[in-house]
Amino acid sequence: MQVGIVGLPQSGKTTLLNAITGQALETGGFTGRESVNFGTSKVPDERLEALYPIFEPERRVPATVDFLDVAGFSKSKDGEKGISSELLGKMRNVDMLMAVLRCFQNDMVAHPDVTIDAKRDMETLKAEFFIADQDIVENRIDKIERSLKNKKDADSLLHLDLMKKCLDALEAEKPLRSVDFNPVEEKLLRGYNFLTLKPLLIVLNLGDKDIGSEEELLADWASATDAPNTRLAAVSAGIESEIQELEDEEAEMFREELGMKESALYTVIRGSYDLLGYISFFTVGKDEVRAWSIANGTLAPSAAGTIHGDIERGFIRAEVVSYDDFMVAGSLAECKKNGSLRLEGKDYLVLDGDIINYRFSV
Ligand SMILES: Nc1nc2c(ncn2[C@@H]2O[C@H](COP(=O)(O)OP(=O)(O)OP(=O)(O)O)[C@@H](O)[C@H]2O)c(=O)[nH]1
Ligand SMILES: [Mg+2]
Repeated sequence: MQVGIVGLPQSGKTTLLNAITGQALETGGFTGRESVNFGTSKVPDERLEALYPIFEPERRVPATVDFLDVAGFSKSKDGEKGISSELLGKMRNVDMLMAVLRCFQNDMVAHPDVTIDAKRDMETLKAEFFIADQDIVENRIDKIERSLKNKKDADSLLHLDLMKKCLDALEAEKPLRSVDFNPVEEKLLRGYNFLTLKPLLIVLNLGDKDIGSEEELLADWASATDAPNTRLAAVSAGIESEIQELEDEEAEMFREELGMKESALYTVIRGSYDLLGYISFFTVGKDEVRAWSIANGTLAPSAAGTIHGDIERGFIRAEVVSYDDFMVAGSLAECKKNGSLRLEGKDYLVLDGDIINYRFSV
């Protein structure tokens, strides 16, 4: 899973990346227009923590999420785009966008529009997303119309209709993620990298003073997030980037003292999994206990494919027990005895928390 972090300059994107990936990348001071940072977070999962002592494996491997943090967008003006085509290209492969909005007050950190107003900033970002997508759509319409002058083929006509449907939505300031597309259209759209089509997690980057009133602040944003494929979360990137240097226990104590409910990492990961409909299954053994992320609704063979293509191709059966049943039994041998370990075939839909052992032949 890859998440693209976007926002206005100085909204705290890189600070948040540092907080959730344990890095110390440089922050502040308006990074260059093309700058890009990467990072990987381990997905926190209490179930894994409970499985480790049972198997005492050589390797403990949590699921991971990759983050791509690009320079802040500026406003398009005088023919110059707020989002460069280079940055758009970098965003091509991300599964979802995370928009970091500045809510924190800090006189030492300049805001491109001077005052702190996260709702205004969200509108600024949205406007840039619309401009970027509209640009692609208009270019495409141009090209298709030119090619149709030479040859009228059904595929191009279908494509033209789809692009016009997109243009209508964008001109009405409706993000493509909230438009209904049929499966054929969805497939055609896949290659386009439309920003307004990607699922969106809006992250309010709160200041120290806002801690404790997260609920009210989030409630104030409720209407912004009743759109399809959109979620909302709140973090304090500044504080979190400082606490991430502490040991886990110390960090927890610190958060508790400040009245913070959970880590920014947890908030961001949960928001992302929820938005994308991702779940985790586990593989266990003496050599390795490991979590794997898949989309909810994935069949057993294709879930196996996330481990290795050979297991998917040579799939025979999956031995499955739910995490809860396993914890009651305490061992796989006991699960076999009490019947909670099931043999499932190729039509089995993997559930969150399944512990799976694949039988395959290559
Ligand atoms: N007080 C406070 N300051 C913060 C917070 N988050 C970020 N900052 C400060 O804001 C400045 C900008 O943070 P960055 O993380 O570099 O912002 P950015 O969005 O990556 O900026 P660009 O890469 O230039 O677009 C830095 O000086 C941070 O220390 C926060 O939650 N609270
Ligand atoms: Mg940055």
